[in-house]
Amino acid sequence: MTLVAGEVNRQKLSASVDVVIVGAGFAGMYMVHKCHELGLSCLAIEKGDDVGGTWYWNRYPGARCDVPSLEYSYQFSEELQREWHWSEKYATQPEILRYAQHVAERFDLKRDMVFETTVTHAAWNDDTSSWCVDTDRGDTVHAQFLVMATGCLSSANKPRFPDDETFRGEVYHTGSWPHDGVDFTGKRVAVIGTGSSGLQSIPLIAEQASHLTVFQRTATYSVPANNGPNDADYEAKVMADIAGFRARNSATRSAFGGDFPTNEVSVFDVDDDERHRMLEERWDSSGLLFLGAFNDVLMSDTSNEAVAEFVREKIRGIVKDPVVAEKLAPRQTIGCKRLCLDTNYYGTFNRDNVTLVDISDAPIDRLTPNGVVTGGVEYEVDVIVYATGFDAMTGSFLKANIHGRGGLPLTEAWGAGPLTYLGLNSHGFPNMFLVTGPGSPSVLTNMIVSIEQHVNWIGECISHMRNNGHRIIEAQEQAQADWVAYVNMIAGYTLFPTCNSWYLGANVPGKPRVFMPLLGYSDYVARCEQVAATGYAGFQLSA
Ligand code: NA7
Repeated sequence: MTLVAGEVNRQKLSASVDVVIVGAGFAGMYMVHKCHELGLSCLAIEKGDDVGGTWYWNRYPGARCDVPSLEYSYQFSEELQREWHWSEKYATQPEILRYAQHVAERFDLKRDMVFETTVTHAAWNDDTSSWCVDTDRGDTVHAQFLVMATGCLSSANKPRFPDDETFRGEVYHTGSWPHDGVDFTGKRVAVIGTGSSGLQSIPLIAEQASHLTVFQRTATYSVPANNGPNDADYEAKVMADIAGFRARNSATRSAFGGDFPTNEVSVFDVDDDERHRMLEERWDSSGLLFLGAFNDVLMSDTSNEAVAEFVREKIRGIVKDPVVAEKLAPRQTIGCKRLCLDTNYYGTFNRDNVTLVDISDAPIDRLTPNGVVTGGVEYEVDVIVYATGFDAMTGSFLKANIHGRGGLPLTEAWGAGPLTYLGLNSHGFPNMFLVTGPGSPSVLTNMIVSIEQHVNWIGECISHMRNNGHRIIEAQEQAQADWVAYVNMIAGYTLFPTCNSWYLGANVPGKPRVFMPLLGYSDYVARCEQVAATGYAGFQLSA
């Protein structure tokens, strides 16, 4: 961002715009572009000093996307798709951030963004039918629409441990990593957490640190990324029919992997040898689509266990110390927590300078000035890395201090769990749109595809309102209640609710246990289109 543009944009903070957008990650960026297309005045307010969202904050070693890069990109511009080339099958964080910066420049998005500014309060005013948004810089901006583009995984979950303030070493969280990087050379490092961020960073930290101690509360299923340079022939084939490629991906349940659909066969429809062959095939080449080897992995306990055991066997084959291998072998339902992709994660535990500490039975007791205590043992370290994830899906909405009709706080409206209609709006909060909100497929999909689908829907909705003299849109309470019940009913058909995942809010103490994302992207899109086509059924539109 140039300073000049920043100063010009600051003036808009005391003005009025059609749309205030909170966040300048991939959702906020595309929302700004959509406003430009529709001739709406807008302003995106971003805490960081540049665009990129998730890819701005998560700069830890090894951070990369685990959706193939040819799919993890915008599709709204044919030219953009053709001119950008990804270097690897799974893009690194720096490359994705460069892509975000390129998009912002190419489409002149920064002219309607302010950076290093945090929304501290947003309140709906019934008299003026508009939102009043305050920032930490003392600005107030008024807008007809409030678009929350704050991201599903942007509010860090940093657990407190007794005496944690006494620790004298360096402390980092993977979700807000220093821009200059961290040099672990010669240091004793602790990593707490073994989700995606832990799995991606642990192998690289181990290469630098004098010693790495990994504190594992729940062992994680991971499949090999088999990453490498992007195959030019494959890219050319994709580009020869990019529209078809995108359409095939969008027709799937998770909005990616259209060329590697789930095999329409159950785990026990095939014999042991064939099952093994099919799993090996996916293990070697499919990334997250490993679970698509069979169609009932997340539907049947016994099918799930067969696939889980295959992965445990792989871990036993990789990790030389059988005691460590058993600790690393997960016991919960596979796929119930987010499956991970790794590059040499399990193999890292064969290194002499890496220790695994299983804290499933004996949690971290406390920190001391010198390290971490668990099970009566003090592990002395110079650095602690919290790879402890996020207050997912609701954290960033609730932090924004949003008040709807009659001053209703969003924290109160969602006190027993998030309530939305289509994941796009919440009753009591007129003209507030959530991009990839709870109740939409969001985190169970290729996020960029879901973001574009939501922003397109919001843009069409605003156009419809303008063309038909409507000023206010709000989810009807009954439609919302039915929707929340539907989201839970769909999840209830599967094994997803059976473990303590962040999809359920189970990683954050005290958070209501509610399954937040909706399973099934393509059906969801059809539903959104139907709602729009029927005059926004389930929403109250008024002048
Ligand atoms: P995750 O997947 O939520 O992983 C967080 C890890 O931190 C996980 O292993 C947690 O164990 C662990 N954790 C959390 N709180 C504690 C405490 N109090 N003590 C010990 N260990 C703890 O976050 P990531 O950042 O790795 O990934 C988030 C998403 O980003 C990922 O799913 C992708 O979609 C991209 P637990 O499993 O809760 O027992």
